[in-house]
Amino acid sequence: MNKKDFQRKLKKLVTDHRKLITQKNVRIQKTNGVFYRYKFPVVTAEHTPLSWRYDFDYKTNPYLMERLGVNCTFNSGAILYKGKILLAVRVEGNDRKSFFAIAESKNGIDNFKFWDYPIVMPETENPDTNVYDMRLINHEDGWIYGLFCTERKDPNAAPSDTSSAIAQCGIARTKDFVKWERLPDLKSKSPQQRNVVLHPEFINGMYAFYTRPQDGFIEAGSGGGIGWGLSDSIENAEIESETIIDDRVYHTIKEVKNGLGPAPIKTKKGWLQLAHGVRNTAAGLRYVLYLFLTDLAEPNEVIAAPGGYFLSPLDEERVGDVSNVVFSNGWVKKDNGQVLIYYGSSDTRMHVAESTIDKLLDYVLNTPEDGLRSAACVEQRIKLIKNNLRVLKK
Ligand code: BGC
Ligand code: BMA
Repeated sequence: MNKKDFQRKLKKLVTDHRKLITQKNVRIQKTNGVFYRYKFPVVTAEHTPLSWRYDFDYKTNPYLMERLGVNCTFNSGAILYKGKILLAVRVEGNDRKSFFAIAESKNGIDNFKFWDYPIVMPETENPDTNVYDMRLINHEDGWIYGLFCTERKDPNAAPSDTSSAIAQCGIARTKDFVKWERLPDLKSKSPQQRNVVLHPEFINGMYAFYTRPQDGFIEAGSGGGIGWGLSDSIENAEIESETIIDDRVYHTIKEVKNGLGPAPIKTKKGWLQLAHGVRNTAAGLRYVLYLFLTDLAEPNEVIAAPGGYFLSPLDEERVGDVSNVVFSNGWVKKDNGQVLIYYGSSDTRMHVAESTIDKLLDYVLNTPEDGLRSAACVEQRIKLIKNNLRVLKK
């Protein structure tokens, strides 16, 4: 390519990129009454800056090739910060390694723009092979915490076993999302931890964690469920005893695995909790999102548990690197009561769904619990139908 062509192509890349990241999003009017979806994903691999992927120097990159591809952008933490929505996006390179990067938007619905550099996350003395799925927590101690999964190869794996891994909870804190202080990983009695979330308030002066203990990397084994544990310190976080507050249950949307999503939102009626539930199918694992409510004073007590899923993969959300997955580790409550729920689809891209605190509370408090048996579920539906037919006759 001659220099002129190079320049023309580069200019087009820049124009197209700007067009993509400034594209207005459109609310999809069709709704189940609980939330709205939006037409376009809010962040995709194509949204990452061109400077992260291309070498712009004609001398070293005469073909204007992508030098370091970005495979996907998904499972993002979210926070309202200085009036803006920040996502701590899980960016995955073509090399399968994930890292975190902040993408910022004024309205939280479109125009997400990445900061110039990804987050430089310090390592501990035991380097992470992969880090992912950060939860951002504005803690009452004054720090903003990022809790994430750190994955390392199992040191006891046989030489021929290149897959066995150990997942643990990494902890870091910041005030500005640029400089991060890495703290030691969470210690607990469970061999594996993923989906760990810090409760935003102290409980009896202690730090409170939602956990997800597992025996194996994929298999929950005798562990599993969403757990709860307290630690005196965050600088050396250690949970002595873990209790399960929301267990896995046979023939439900959370039969195989579940885990908390983002940190809960405080409401007048309790802590609103968003989680993911997993079941196995002939086509592999299916991940959906569900909601529940826990007690204000004792956030480890479930006080409302609507049956079934709240949001499941739909249309193009169903397809990606790991198909049939929706996963959320970030949501934001705005001052006007609006709630923006950020979710990744099929380990590939980020979406937003919009609701309000009032609607979500109505949903959690008035959706019947899972009947656990077909006959009981029919009974629930008959009750609804009977009442509706009565209302219609009036
Ligand atoms: C992947 C995660 C996934 C986990 C369990 C990890 O290696 O990075 O996205 O949740 O494996 O399948
Ligand atoms: C995991 C999660 C996510 C991912 C999902 C599906 O267990 O931690 O990172 O979205 O599996 O691959």
